[in-house]
Amino acid sequence: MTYPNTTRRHFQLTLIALPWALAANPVRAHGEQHGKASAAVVKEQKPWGIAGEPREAKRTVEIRMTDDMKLLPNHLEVREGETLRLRAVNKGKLMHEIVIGTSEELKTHADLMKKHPGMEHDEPYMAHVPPGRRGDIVWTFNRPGDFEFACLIAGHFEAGMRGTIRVKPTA
Ligand SMILES: [Cu+2]
Repeated sequence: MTYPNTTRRHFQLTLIALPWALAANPVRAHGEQHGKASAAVVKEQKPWGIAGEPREAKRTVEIRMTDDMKLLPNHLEVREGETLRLRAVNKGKLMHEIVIGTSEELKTHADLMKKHPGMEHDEPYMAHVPPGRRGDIVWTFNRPGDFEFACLIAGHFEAGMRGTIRVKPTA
């Protein structure tokens, strides 16, 4: 196949320009991701697991949160490595939340919330849920052990708004 001279030159210029175009795209995409940084989940390994991918959650557990300071159910059994969708359903007229952690971590955090009731916190292992609404946590329990989940809104934790999670080790 032969090209007239001008067409061939154009073709070559296109080939030369292409790598630049390809190189420019990832840069742009990266910039866009930064723009949405607040929505992105930071996957940090915690003693009680790591943020999970929604598509990997084969099981959804609904947890009802009530104004009489109860979480129902208040005990979960999980297999090590399982990704769970915890659906926190607020049945009350007060704001509630679910935070997953070690017993120690939650206690420390609850004390902090009591000292600073307006303190904002948001992590992939938490869901803050207004009255009548629901919120999801997708979490991969990749560490075996006994953990807890609780509502850390000032006074709720002390009133008993907490539950336990047992992550059973894979054989
Ligand atoms: Cu609460």
